[in-house]
Amino acid sequence: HASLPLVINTWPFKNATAAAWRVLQSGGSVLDAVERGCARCEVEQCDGSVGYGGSPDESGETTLDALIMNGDTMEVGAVAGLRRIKNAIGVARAVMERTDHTLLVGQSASVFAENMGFVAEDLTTNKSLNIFSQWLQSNCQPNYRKNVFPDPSASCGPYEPRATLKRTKRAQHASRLSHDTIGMLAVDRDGHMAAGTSTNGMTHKVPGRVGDSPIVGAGAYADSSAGGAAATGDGDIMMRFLPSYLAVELMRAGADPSAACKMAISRIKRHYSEFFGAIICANTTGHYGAACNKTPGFTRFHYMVSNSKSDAPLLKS
Ligand code: SD4
Repeated sequence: HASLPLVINTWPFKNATAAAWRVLQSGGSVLDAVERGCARCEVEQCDGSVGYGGSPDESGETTLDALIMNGDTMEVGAVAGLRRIKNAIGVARAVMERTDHTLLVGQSASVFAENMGFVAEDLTTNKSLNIFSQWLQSNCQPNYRKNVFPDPSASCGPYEPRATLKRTKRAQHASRLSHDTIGMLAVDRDGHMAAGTSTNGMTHKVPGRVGDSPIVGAGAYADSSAGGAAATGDGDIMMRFLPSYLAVELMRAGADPSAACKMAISRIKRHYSEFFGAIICANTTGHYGAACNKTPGFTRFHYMVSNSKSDAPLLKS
């Protein structure tokens, strides 16, 4: 199925695919395509798990993680725990192109963003407030519940050792894994490649928690001389294995994209057989593949592809 250019992204976020595809068709760069595609999901609040108004943390606040990588130069820009700014992938790009740094976090990332002209806004919506208040009723200490939320200085701890958590708590933990991230790869006709991610992370996370999405080689990786990959799923587990980096290195060593994706997932499974996660892979000739483990709610892992073989984005699983 090799044909360039190529856009591929996690989950059935087809407007994001289409937005990125249009950029490539009109002669835009792969970085522009990835930024525009991921930004589309930030605006649409894809699945409630990208952009504002989703995945409130334990203090009720929505914060964003995003990353963008230039596979030609190996430059990366990323933000983690970004507060009060909706366009996380745009800020990530500004980190890449306007600083010597790779990753900015938290409130300081927001100050940087405001300096760069991004607008500060409340990321809370009625929906995220509802998710949060329902959860709050049966979680945390009673005196914590009396706080005025969102309150980033509030902590729901002290936390019990994980080993002693009751089954119900574990089940609750599993249920909040029904979240998605947009991870996207774009390759142009000449094999230039870029990768990106954007997410609001995991619902009821401990404030300050950073997932895999803004971590280079975990959430995404791109090297125009080997290939690219992007991951979605339980970031707390996945980031321990740098699956996107692993998949790209396997492609460099000769694995085809499907095999590389499968091997990256199996590496995690060796230690966490029940983890939820998926990865998409592509090489610079436009071959692509995907692999997953235990998607939530027994649904299949779906992803989108656009290449010169079809006019509209194709849903794959
Ligand atoms: C995270 N990996 O923050 C992200 C969320 C995700 O599918 O990908 N969900 O853990």
